[in-house]
Amino acid sequence: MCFCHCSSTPAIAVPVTLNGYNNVTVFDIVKFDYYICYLHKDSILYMFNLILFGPPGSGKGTQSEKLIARYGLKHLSTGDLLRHEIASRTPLGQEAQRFMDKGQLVPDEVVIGMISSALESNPGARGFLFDGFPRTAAQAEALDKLLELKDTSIAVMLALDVSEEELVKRLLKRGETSGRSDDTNENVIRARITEYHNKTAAVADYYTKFDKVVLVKGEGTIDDIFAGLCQAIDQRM
Ligand code: B4P
Repeated sequence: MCFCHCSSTPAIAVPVTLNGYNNVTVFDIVKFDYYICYLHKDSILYMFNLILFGPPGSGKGTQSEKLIARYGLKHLSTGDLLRHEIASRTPLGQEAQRFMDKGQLVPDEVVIGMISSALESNPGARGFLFDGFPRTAAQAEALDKLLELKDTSIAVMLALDVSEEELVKRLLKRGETSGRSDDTNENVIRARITEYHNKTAAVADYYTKFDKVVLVKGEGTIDDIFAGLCQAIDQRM
Protein backbone atom coordinates (compact mmCIF):
# COMPACT_ATOMS: atom_id res chain seq x y z
CA MET A 1 0.00 0.00 0.00
CA CYS A 2 1.38 3.41 -0.93
CA PHE A 3 1.28 6.09 1.76
CA CYS A 4 2.77 8.91 -0.32
CA HIS A 5 0.47 11.79 -1.31
CA CYS A 6 -2.35 10.15 0.56
CA SER A 7 -4.50 13.03 1.68
CA SER A 8 -7.46 11.25 3.23
CA THR A 9 -7.84 8.61 5.91
CA PRO A 10 -7.13 5.21 4.34
CA ALA A 11 -9.88 2.61 4.53
CA ILE A 12 -7.98 -0.23 6.20
CA ALA A 13 -5.85 -0.37 9.32
CA VAL A 14 -2.26 -1.57 8.95
CA PRO A 15 0.03 -1.62 12.00
CA VAL A 16 3.15 0.46 11.32
CA THR A 17 5.94 1.94 13.40
CA LEU A 18 6.22 5.72 13.48
CA ASN A 19 8.81 7.76 15.35
CA GLY A 20 9.44 4.84 17.67
CA TYR A 21 5.74 4.27 18.45
CA ASN A 22 4.53 0.77 17.68
CA ASN A 23 1.18 -0.31 16.34
CA VAL A 24 0.13 3.08 15.01
CA THR A 25 -2.61 2.29 12.59
CA VAL A 26 -3.12 4.15 9.35
CA PHE A 27 -6.43 5.29 10.77
CA ASP A 28 -4.25 7.61 12.85
CA ILE A 29 -2.70 9.17 9.78
CA VAL A 30 -4.79 11.87 8.17
CA LYS A 31 -2.03 13.05 5.86
CA PHE A 32 1.24 11.36 4.95
CA ASP A 33 3.21 13.41 2.47
CA TYR A 34 6.96 13.06 1.78
CA TYR A 35 7.55 11.46 5.19
CA ILE A 36 5.81 14.29 7.06
CA CYS A 37 2.80 13.06 8.90
CA TYR A 38 0.08 14.89 10.75
CA LEU A 39 -1.74 12.90 13.32
CA HIS A 40 -5.42 13.23 14.01
CA LYS A 41 -6.32 14.57 17.46
CA ASP A 42 -7.86 11.17 18.37
CA SER A 43 -4.55 9.47 17.59
CA ILE A 44 -2.83 7.55 20.37
CA LEU A 45 0.26 9.71 19.73
CA TYR A 46 -1.38 12.99 20.66
CA MET A 47 -1.40 13.75 24.38
CA PHE A 48 -3.70 16.43 25.70
CA ASN A 49 -3.14 17.43 29.32
CA LEU A 50 -5.31 19.85 31.18
CA ILE A 51 -5.56 21.29 34.66
CA LEU A 52 -8.95 21.87 36.22
CA PHE A 53 -8.37 24.69 38.65
CA GLY A 54 -10.44 26.53 41.23
CA PRO A 55 -11.01 27.06 44.94
CA PRO A 56 -12.30 24.27 47.22
CA GLY A 57 -15.87 23.40 46.29
CA SER A 58 -15.71 25.05 42.88
CA GLY A 59 -16.77 21.78 41.23
CA LYS A 60 -13.45 20.35 40.09
CA GLY A 61 -14.34 16.80 41.13
CA THR A 62 -17.89 17.09 39.74
CA GLN A 63 -16.79 18.38 36.33
CA SER A 64 -13.76 16.06 36.11
CA GLU A 65 -16.04 13.01 36.03
CA LYS A 66 -17.87 14.39 33.00
CA LEU A 67 -14.74 15.60 31.22
CA ILE A 68 -12.88 12.29 31.44
CA ALA A 69 -15.94 10.51 30.07
CA ARG A 70 -16.06 12.85 27.07
CA TYR A 71 -12.37 13.18 26.26
CA GLY A 72 -10.97 9.82 27.43
CA LEU A 73 -8.36 11.43 29.70
CA LYS A 74 -6.85 9.81 32.77
CA HIS A 75 -8.18 11.55 35.90
CA LEU A 76 -5.57 12.39 38.53
CA SER A 77 -7.08 13.98 41.64
CA THR A 78 -4.66 14.61 44.49
CA GLY A 79 -7.64 14.95 46.87
CA ASP A 80 -8.86 11.45 45.89
CA LEU A 81 -5.35 10.00 46.09
CA LEU A 82 -4.89 11.48 49.57
CA ARG A 83 -8.28 10.24 50.76
CA HIS A 84 -7.38 6.77 49.47
CA GLU A 85 -4.18 6.86 51.54
CA ILE A 86 -6.19 7.96 54.58
CA ALA A 87 -8.76 5.19 54.12
CA SER A 88 -5.94 2.64 53.76
CA ARG A 89 -4.37 3.97 56.99
CA THR A 90 -0.92 4.32 55.43
CA PRO A 91 1.77 6.47 57.13
CA LEU A 92 1.40 8.95 54.24
CA GLY A 93 -2.37 9.08 54.85
CA GLN A 94 -1.95 9.67 58.57
CA GLU A 95 0.51 12.49 57.88
CA ALA A 96 -1.85 14.02 55.25
CA GLN A 97 -4.90 13.86 57.49
CA ARG A 98 -3.28 16.15 60.08
CA PHE A 99 -3.08 18.90 57.45
CA MET A 100 -6.42 18.26 55.75
CA ASP A 101 -8.36 18.32 59.02
CA LYS A 102 -7.06 21.84 59.65
CA GLY A 103 -7.90 23.00 56.12
CA GLN A 104 -4.21 23.25 55.23
CA LEU A 105 -2.40 22.05 52.15
CA VAL A 106 -0.45 18.82 52.44
CA PRO A 107 3.35 19.38 52.01
CA ASP A 108 4.53 19.71 48.40
CA GLU A 109 6.94 16.76 48.50
CA VAL A 110 4.12 14.39 49.47
CA VAL A 111 1.75 15.34 46.62
CA ILE A 112 4.51 15.72 44.02
CA GLY A 113 5.70 12.19 44.87
CA MET A 114 2.14 10.87 44.50
CA ILE A 115 1.64 12.52 41.11
CA SER A 116 5.03 11.31 39.89
CA SER A 117 4.08 7.68 40.73
CA ALA A 118 0.65 8.09 39.14
CA LEU A 119 2.24 9.35 35.89
CA GLU A 120 4.65 6.42 35.91
CA SER A 121 1.85 3.91 36.37
CA ASN A 122 -0.11 5.22 33.36
CA PRO A 123 2.38 5.04 30.46
CA GLY A 124 -0.30 4.56 27.78
CA ALA A 125 -2.57 7.47 28.75
CA ARG A 126 -3.69 9.69 25.86
CA GLY A 127 -3.67 12.63 28.24
CA PHE A 128 -4.21 13.58 31.89
CA LEU A 129 -6.77 15.70 33.65
CA PHE A 130 -5.15 17.13 36.77
CA ASP A 131 -7.81 17.88 39.39
CA GLY A 132 -6.68 19.80 42.47
CA PHE A 133 -3.05 19.73 41.36
CA PRO A 134 -0.92 21.83 41.16
CA ARG A 135 -1.93 23.89 44.20
CA THR A 136 1.36 25.77 44.77
CA ALA A 137 3.93 27.36 42.48
CA ALA A 138 6.43 24.64 43.48
CA GLN A 139 3.94 21.94 42.43
CA ALA A 140 3.40 23.70 39.09
CA GLU A 141 7.12 23.79 38.35
CA ALA A 142 7.48 20.13 39.36
CA LEU A 143 4.58 19.14 37.11
CA ASP A 144 6.09 20.90 34.11
CA LYS A 145 9.35 19.01 34.66
CA LEU A 146 7.58 15.64 35.04
CA LEU A 147 5.64 16.21 31.81
CA GLU A 148 8.78 17.35 30.00
CA LEU A 149 10.31 13.94 30.79
CA LYS A 150 7.37 12.46 28.88
CA ASP A 151 7.87 14.91 25.96
CA THR A 152 4.56 16.58 26.68
CA SER A 153 3.17 19.62 28.51
CA ILE A 154 0.02 21.27 29.84
CA ALA A 155 -2.24 22.40 26.99
CA VAL A 156 -4.64 24.49 29.05
CA MET A 157 -5.66 25.41 32.58
CA LEU A 158 -9.40 25.82 33.03
CA ALA A 159 -10.12 28.00 36.06
CA LEU A 160 -13.59 27.74 37.61
CA ASP A 161 -14.86 31.07 38.90
CA VAL A 162 -17.19 30.79 41.95
CA SER A 163 -17.99 33.30 44.72
CA GLU A 164 -16.83 32.59 48.27
CA GLU A 165 -20.34 32.42 49.73
CA GLU A 166 -21.38 29.86 47.13
CA LEU A 167 -18.27 27.77 47.95
CA VAL A 168 -19.06 27.72 51.67
CA LYS A 169 -22.71 26.84 50.98
CA ARG A 170 -21.77 23.93 48.68
CA LEU A 171 -19.15 22.47 51.01
CA LEU A 172 -21.38 22.63 54.10
CA LYS A 173 -24.11 20.89 52.10
CA ARG A 174 -21.69 18.19 50.95
CA GLY A 175 -20.54 17.82 54.59
CA GLU A 176 -24.06 16.72 55.57
CA THR A 177 -23.59 13.47 53.65
CA SER A 178 -19.96 13.04 52.53
CA GLY A 179 -18.45 12.01 55.84
CA ARG A 180 -15.51 14.26 54.96
CA SER A 181 -14.14 15.81 58.14
CA ASP A 182 -12.89 18.87 56.21
CA ASP A 183 -16.44 19.69 55.00
CA THR A 184 -18.36 19.79 58.28
CA ASN A 185 -16.84 22.77 60.07
CA GLU A 186 -17.28 26.25 58.57
CA ASN A 187 -14.03 27.47 60.14
CA VAL A 188 -12.10 24.69 58.40
CA ILE A 189 -13.84 25.47 55.10
CA ARG A 190 -12.90 29.15 55.42
CA ALA A 191 -9.33 28.14 56.31
CA ARG A 192 -9.20 26.12 53.05
CA ILE A 193 -10.38 29.14 51.09
CA THR A 194 -7.76 31.34 52.80
CA GLU A 195 -5.10 28.73 52.00
CA TYR A 196 -6.29 28.88 48.38
CA HIS A 197 -5.86 32.68 48.24
CA ASN A 198 -2.46 32.58 50.00
CA LYS A 199 -0.83 29.69 48.16
CA THR A 200 -2.91 28.39 45.26
CA ALA A 201 -4.13 31.47 43.39
CA ALA A 202 -0.49 32.10 42.36
CA VAL A 203 -0.59 28.93 40.25
CA ALA A 204 -2.92 30.72 37.82
CA ASP A 205 -0.35 33.55 37.52
CA TYR A 206 2.30 30.94 36.69
CA TYR A 207 0.29 29.53 33.74
CA THR A 208 -0.94 32.97 32.65
CA LYS A 209 2.68 33.77 31.74
CA PHE A 210 2.43 30.97 29.16
CA ASP A 211 -1.03 32.06 27.98
CA LYS A 212 -2.59 28.81 29.16
CA VAL A 213 -5.37 30.02 31.48
CA VAL A 214 -9.04 30.17 30.50
CA LEU A 215 -11.51 31.47 33.08
CA VAL A 216 -14.83 29.59 33.02
CA LYS A 217 -18.02 30.53 34.85
CA GLY A 218 -18.38 28.02 37.71
CA GLU A 219 -21.89 28.97 38.91
CA GLY A 220 -25.11 27.76 37.33
CA THR A 221 -26.21 24.27 36.42
CA ILE A 222 -23.63 21.48 36.23
CA ASP A 223 -24.49 20.96 32.54
CA ASP A 224 -24.08 24.64 31.65
CA ILE A 225 -20.69 24.76 33.37
CA PHE A 226 -19.68 21.56 31.57
CA ALA A 227 -20.65 23.12 28.23
CA GLY A 228 -18.41 26.14 29.00
CA LEU A 229 -15.49 23.85 29.83
CA CYS A 230 -15.97 21.77 26.66
CA GLN A 231 -16.06 24.89 24.51
CA ALA A 232 -12.74 26.06 26.00
CA ILE A 233 -11.16 22.63 25.48
CA ASP A 234 -12.37 22.24 21.90
CA GLN A 235 -10.85 25.61 21.01
CA ARG A 236 -7.45 24.44 22.27
CA MET A 237 -7.44 20.88 20.94
P1 B4P B 1 -9.97 18.28 46.92
O1 B4P B 1 -10.34 16.88 47.08
O2 B4P B 1 -9.16 18.67 45.74
O3 B4P B 1 -11.39 18.92 46.87
P2 B4P B 1 -12.15 20.24 46.99
O4 B4P B 1 -11.23 21.38 46.70
O5 B4P B 1 -12.77 20.17 48.33
O6 B4P B 1 -13.38 20.22 46.01
P3 B4P B 1 -13.78 20.30 44.46
O7 B4P B 1 -13.47 21.59 43.82
O8 B4P B 1 -13.29 19.05 43.80
O9 B4P B 1 -15.36 20.30 44.59
P4 B4P B 1 -16.51 19.31 44.17
O10 B4P B 1 -16.61 19.06 42.72
O11 B4P B 1 -16.35 18.10 45.01
O12 B4P B 1 -9.15 18.80 48.22
C1 B4P B 1 -9.35 18.37 49.56
C2 B4P B 1 -8.13 18.65 50.46
O13 B4P B 1 -7.02 17.79 50.06
C3 B4P B 1 -7.51 20.05 50.37
O14 B4P B 1 -8.15 20.97 51.23
C4 B4P B 1 -6.03 19.78 50.79
O15 B4P B 1 -5.89 19.69 52.20
C5 B4P B 1 -5.74 18.42 50.22
N1 B4P B 1 -5.08 18.51 48.88
C6 B4P B 1 -5.63 18.10 47.69
N2 B4P B 1 -4.77 18.33 46.67
C7 B4P B 1 -3.67 18.91 47.21
C8 B4P B 1 -2.44 19.42 46.66
N3 B4P B 1 -2.20 19.37 45.35
N4 B4P B 1 -1.52 19.97 47.50
C9 B4P B 1 -1.75 20.02 48.81
N5 B4P B 1 -2.89 19.57 49.41
C10 B4P B 1 -3.85 19.02 48.62
O16 B4P B 1 -17.79 20.13 44.58
C11 B4P B 1 -18.07 20.52 45.90
C12 B4P B 1 -19.56 20.37 46.17
O17 B4P B 1 -20.30 21.27 45.34
C13 B4P B 1 -20.11 18.99 45.88
O18 B4P B 1 -20.98 18.61 46.90
C14 B4P B 1 -20.87 19.15 44.57
O19 B4P B 1 -21.98 18.28 44.47
C15 B4P B 1 -21.33 20.59 44.62
N6 B4P B 1 -21.40 21.21 43.30
C16 B4P B 1 -20.54 21.06 42.27
N7 B4P B 1 -20.93 21.79 41.20
C17 B4P B 1 -22.07 22.47 41.60
C18 B4P B 1 -22.95 23.40 40.95
N8 B4P B 1 -22.75 23.80 39.69
N9 B4P B 1 -23.99 23.90 41.66
C19 B4P B 1 -24.21 23.49 42.93
N10 B4P B 1 -23.44 22.61 43.60
C20 B4P B 1 -22.36 22.09 42.93
